[in-house]
Amino acid sequence: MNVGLSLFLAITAGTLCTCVSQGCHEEFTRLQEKEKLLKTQLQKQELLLQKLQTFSQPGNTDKVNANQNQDAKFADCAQIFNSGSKSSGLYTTSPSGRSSSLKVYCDMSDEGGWIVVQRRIDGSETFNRSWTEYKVGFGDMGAEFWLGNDNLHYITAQGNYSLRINLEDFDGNQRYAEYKDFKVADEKDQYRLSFGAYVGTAGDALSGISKVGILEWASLQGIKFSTHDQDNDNYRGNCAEEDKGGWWFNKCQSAHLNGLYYPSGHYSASTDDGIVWYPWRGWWYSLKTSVMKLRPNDFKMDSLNDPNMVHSPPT
Ligand SMILES: [Ca+2]
Repeated sequence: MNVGLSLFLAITAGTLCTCVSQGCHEEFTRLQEKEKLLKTQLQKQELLLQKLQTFSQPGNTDKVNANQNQDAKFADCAQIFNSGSKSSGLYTTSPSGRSSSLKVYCDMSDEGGWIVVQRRIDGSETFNRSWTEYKVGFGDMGAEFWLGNDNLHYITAQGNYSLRINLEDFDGNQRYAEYKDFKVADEKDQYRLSFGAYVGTAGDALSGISKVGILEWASLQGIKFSTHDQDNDNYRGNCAEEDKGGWWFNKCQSAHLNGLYYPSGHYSASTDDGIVWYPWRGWWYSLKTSVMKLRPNDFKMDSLNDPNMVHSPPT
């Protein structure tokens, strides 16, 4: 039992001892109802805590959400969300063009329906990986991972998707950047990147327009993916090798979310090889958290499934 509930029961008992008037019975009934409500809320919280603890245990992150309808085929997390599954976790999707199903982490926050494609939270995974590793994906979907460039292509080829990037620094400040029409080409085209209009609070780093003079070498529009073992950038050297992670590099970047993880933000190095989002914290600050996720441009929460939607009674 938690402290709040114990205190409430003690107050209830105290009220009963001093209650002698006609209103005593009504007050007692009211407090009984409130106690019942608090117990129900406590049970729900304990259940949620158990679920979170189960999910955070090593070995359990491969467990696909048991509530998912296993017979239905879902193209993405938006369809899963609107089918009634509102909890963040692992689900099975079937993106068109992919020969087999794809296990993904669905993030049901930020109005829900997001496929998480990248997560950095603590530096537990190395992101300085080969072309082949970036192609198929790596890491632990319960912690840090890259979903894989082939999968990014399959998902974004089946419609118009928005990319949302959530960032956090080591002072707890949070910013986001969102791009419409985010697309990744196939491997034959070196996973070439294209994206549409930006909205957000972190600054438009992908376009490289945050500072006069850097557009021509920092814009990632139409840029191919590079890794240390496959240099497709526009720089005479090898950006992926210098900046220590696979990414879309021009000459080289004002955004690199697959860089080295520095545990305290500010860093110094021979190149800007941290987790960089230049318009927010500059090249010499490596962010604490980065999450990249995809959802259809035209995602609409099914109002029948929206717990925040107030339904008017029929007139
Ligand atoms: Ca080069």
